[in-house]
Amino acid sequence: MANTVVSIVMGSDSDMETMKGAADLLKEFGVPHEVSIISAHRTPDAAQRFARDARGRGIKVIIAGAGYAAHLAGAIAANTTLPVIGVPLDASSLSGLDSLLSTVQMPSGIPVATVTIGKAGAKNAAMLAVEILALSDDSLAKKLEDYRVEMTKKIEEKNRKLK
Ligand code: RP5
Repeated sequence: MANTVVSIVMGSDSDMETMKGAADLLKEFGVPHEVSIISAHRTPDAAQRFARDARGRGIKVIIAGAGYAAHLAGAIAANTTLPVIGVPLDASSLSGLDSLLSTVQMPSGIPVATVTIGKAGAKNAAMLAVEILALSDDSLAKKLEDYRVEMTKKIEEKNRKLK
């Protein structure tokens, strides 16, 4: 895979520490990706442009993370038919519940695949993106299977150590 196929966007540089988990996972799987800061509220024109241009640039999956009233994933989904995965971030005093509801509660016809709040969500968003890409990429599908096997082994090892 040579061209950039996954785009990770986040509302602010303050989201980077959490969203880095998505980029790290994609790197581990060898999936070419890009990372940008785009805000549904602070740079609404850029968000619209980004979403409208994404398919034409060869992007296949978009991962959007945001905190507070997290409209980034939804605003992007409104302007593209690419799959959009939303990561609700724990950025406010509501511990991410605000972002979860803002991200997940999309009206019918404009889906956002919403994952867990925070770090686990960033990683799962990347896993889901890899799973989508693996539908048409056998070598990626094999890497996913190997990853699962490794994950199982690690837990079994932890259990053994505990006994
Ligand atoms: C959201 O507001 C961003 O996604 C971020 O999680 C939150 C806070 O942004 P900053 O005020 O730190 O830039 O739009």
